[in-house]
Amino acid sequence: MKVLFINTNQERLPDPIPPIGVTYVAAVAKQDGHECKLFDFNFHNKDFAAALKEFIKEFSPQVIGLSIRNVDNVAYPKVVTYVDGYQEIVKVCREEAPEVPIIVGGSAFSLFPEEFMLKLNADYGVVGEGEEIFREILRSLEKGEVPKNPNPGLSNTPNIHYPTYLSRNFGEIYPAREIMDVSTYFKEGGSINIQTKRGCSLRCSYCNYPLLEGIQVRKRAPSDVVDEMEYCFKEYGVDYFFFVDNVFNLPNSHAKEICQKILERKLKVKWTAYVSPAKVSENLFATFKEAGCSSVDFGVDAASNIGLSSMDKIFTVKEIKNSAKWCHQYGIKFNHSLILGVPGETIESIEETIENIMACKPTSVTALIGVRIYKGTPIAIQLIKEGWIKEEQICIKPVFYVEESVREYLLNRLANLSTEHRNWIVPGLKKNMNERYFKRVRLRGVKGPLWEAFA
Ligand code: B12
Ligand code: SF4
Repeated sequence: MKVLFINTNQERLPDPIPPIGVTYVAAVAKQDGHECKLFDFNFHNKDFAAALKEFIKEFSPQVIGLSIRNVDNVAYPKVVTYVDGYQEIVKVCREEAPEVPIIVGGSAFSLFPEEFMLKLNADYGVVGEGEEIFREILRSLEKGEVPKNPNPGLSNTPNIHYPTYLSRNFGEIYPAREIMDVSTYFKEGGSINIQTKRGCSLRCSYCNYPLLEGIQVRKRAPSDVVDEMEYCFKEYGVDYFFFVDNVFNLPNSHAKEICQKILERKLKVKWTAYVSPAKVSENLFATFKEAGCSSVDFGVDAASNIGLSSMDKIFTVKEIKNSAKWCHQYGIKFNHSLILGVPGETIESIEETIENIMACKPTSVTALIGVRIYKGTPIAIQLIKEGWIKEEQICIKPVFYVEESVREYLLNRLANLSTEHRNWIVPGLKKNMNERYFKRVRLRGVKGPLWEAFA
């Protein structure tokens, strides 16, 4: 069958993100002999409707696979939501190809499947990992049969397909990057993304990653990961990678094995990743550096006892400080991602976090204000129990928990901090994130996350 994938993501901040999820799903479709093409909204900002119509006319797809990554930018108070744009895209598809079934998937869809189904009026929805379910849907459609829902009990809407099992063997699938414009993504986005495992077995209070990827960690063989890096290097000249695992070093041993493979192969590449300060050692950072680690993003969320315990983090301020020390020692740039205003936050705990983070001398800091609430997270369950919110209010329209007693203080404090320190990025206040400046930096050929440039 002819399958048209549409990457609906037009957000270019902090960078245009290569649609790795689509290329995973396309890889499986290609294995089954389907012809796959991608229409990428990242490269069609103007006149997108005309361009998409033209594309559909020329390709005449039999199936459309819509990938929806972001619901919003999670940036309180100046939050931006993207849903209207997705509705526009579906409208264009329906106008140009009214008979063609639309199958929708992606992280945004997976977080609010029922609501998205209503808004988009798609034919089928796929929650979570798309590879296996998409394959089954295509097989049924090809035979002219109605796709069977593998887990009907999980949904009130029969055409939303939940996984019965997660692709345990996803490690052997190589994303079909040939359907996307790798060179332009590398030039304009500064890195190419790659995944070394799926799942997270921790339960930080606000986090939806275990819901998206499952609680069982499924690791790829390090040789598969490095084969893929080597291929991207040889085929496209890509020498900077973004490991998109929710945490690259959980467990530390797997991250280390990947580094060892990079070293064995003498691959001259750089990389960045989300790294946890939990149970790290000096030796781990030494190995990271040797294997090309240019920077890490510590998703520490807080650096106060109240903040860390409110979010159920498994590390301590001491571990945060040690990891910062080792990054300095080995010349690894690092960002601290923070969430301030969590339940129980006080002015003192905000100041404690700021003081401890300042003491670490990070390359940059990204500070979010408040917690975006998602269904099924521990914080959502707690807030529903306390009567702060009703389940049905947790929806596409974002709701943020910001501890009321510190809200004003926090907004002012972060506004001032980010004015005084240009390496304090506050997306919710649009501070220190200028798209035009970022573009100019990329034009100079700078690779890696843009905050590295704050060094
Ligand atoms: C790594 C990451 C980043 C990195 C990306 C680096 C890079 N170069 O790739 C950085 C830090 C830059 C980033 C930025 C942002 N991110 Co981010 N990111 C992630 C993370 C951790 C992993 C994404 C990923 O690559 N996954 C691996 C791929 C393989 O999975 P996938 O894309 O989901 O695809 C699978 C399924 O979704 C499905 N699927 C996908 N498409 C399709 C299509 C069809 C037809 C089907 C059937 C199935 C299907 O199958 C795929 C394979 O199994 C996720 C959280 C998570 N664990 O998912 C957040 C996440 C996607 N990000 C999110 C957000 C909000 C953002 C930002 C807006 C934050 C900000 N304010 O800056 C920006 C937006 C950037 C942009 N231009 O779009 C949200 C989106 C949800 C929401 N609330 O809107 C998530 C879910 C995290 C969260 N907080 O909830 N992000
Ligand atoms: S914040 Fe990180 S460590 Fe915690 S549950 Fe989410 S992905 Fe896992």
